Amino acid sequence: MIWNKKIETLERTAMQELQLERLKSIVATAYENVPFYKQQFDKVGLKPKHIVSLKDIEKIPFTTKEDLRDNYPYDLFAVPMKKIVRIHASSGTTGKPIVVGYTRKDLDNWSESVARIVCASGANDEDIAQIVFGYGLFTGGFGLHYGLEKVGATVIPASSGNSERQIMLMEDFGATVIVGTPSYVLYLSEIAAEMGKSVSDFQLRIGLFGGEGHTPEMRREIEKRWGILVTENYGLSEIVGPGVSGECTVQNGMHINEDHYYPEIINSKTGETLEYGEKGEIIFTTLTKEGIPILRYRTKDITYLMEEKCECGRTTVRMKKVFGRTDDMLIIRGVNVFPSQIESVLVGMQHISPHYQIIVTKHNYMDAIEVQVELEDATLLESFSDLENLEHEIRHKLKTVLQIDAKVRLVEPKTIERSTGKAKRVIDLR
Ligand code: DLL
Repeated sequence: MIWNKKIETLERTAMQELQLERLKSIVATAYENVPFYKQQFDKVGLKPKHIVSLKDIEKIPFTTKEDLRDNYPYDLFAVPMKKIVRIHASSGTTGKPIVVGYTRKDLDNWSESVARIVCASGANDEDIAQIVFGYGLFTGGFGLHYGLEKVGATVIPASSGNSERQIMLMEDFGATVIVGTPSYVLYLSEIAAEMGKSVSDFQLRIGLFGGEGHTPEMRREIEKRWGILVTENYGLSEIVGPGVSGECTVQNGMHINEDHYYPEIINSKTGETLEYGEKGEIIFTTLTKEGIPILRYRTKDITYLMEEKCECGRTTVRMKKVFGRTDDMLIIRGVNVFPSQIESVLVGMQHISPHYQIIVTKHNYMDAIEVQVELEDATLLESFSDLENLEHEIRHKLKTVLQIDAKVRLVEPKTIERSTGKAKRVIDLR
């Protein structure tokens, strides 16, 4: 089902007209009400009236995470606090968080955006959805919650953690949809197995995953373990939270709610705008946000845009998937390595579990990378030659994909830390 047929199947030119109208309006609002934007515009001699086509957006300076941090907590808000009805914050771990505020209208637009991606995933008002995202300042829990409710699904706001209880609820309440990070849902499958449960004990049919990426290999693994169809969705606190984009059941790219969040792809080094199909950093401009309008936000997420109409009938532009972040790319002895490349090699291989961690160190000015991989079965530890063979095999596969030598360390089952939210795969000790 398409939640908002009119918008999600709009002709491209009509969509662009709508976007331009909204862009002009938000630019004027930001310029008039947020001193930061006025300064940004004045610096380059730009006035809101200079925005007459969508292409003119390229004249607007970028907004970065540092800008949001410098204006902590409320200086980018475009309305008086009285109109703000909710606050959320980014999941950043270092320093002060990024704070975002929503007006009542913003909350309505947010749940509308999430309702669209919920329907795109194939879920509907007959589903029972267990949300295992954290509820709190993180946007994941509340964001999916209101979108699912809007669609009419029965929501189980389980929040994250307390994993055995999650399994009990899932089984007893007959959850049909599971909503969380892929790494936590993977971990839950392990808990279920430990509790002696199998796929047939549950009613699950759909997974709505986001907050972090997952490789196609990881998707197959989770689909197999839970017997579900996995769809992915994307978003970030600075723009709205979840609901920026989401996959349909065709599973080929995430449909962007581009009447609210306008996407562009840029070369992250030069800032130059790239074409459809070209990989680069995705940046977003909010077109309707009242509380905190954001112009040309540098997400650091790498992907490409797809303009073709999707088989599902939606005409909205899709983003393929996030291949990595400009700041999680590891440069090892000059070679670029993304953690997702390592995941593709490991997940699905025999004798090892899909849990891994990447440790980066520096010895005598030389970068070194160690991939810790968990054995599925401890009995392998009894045979030195089996272990050695497996280690060799993984090392060889990694070398083929990464072009560099990585040390492989096989560790005992269940020793790599599990996450109930976003997984921390890389420990960079340099
Ligand atoms: O993670 C919002 C969200 C929650 C989206 C739940 C979807 C589901 P932040 O905590 O601000 O917001 O983190 C945003 O997470 O810039 C990406 O790097 C990453 N991210 C989110 N979804 C995906 C995804 C939420 N599907 C940051 N694939 C973003 C890859 C993702 N990365």
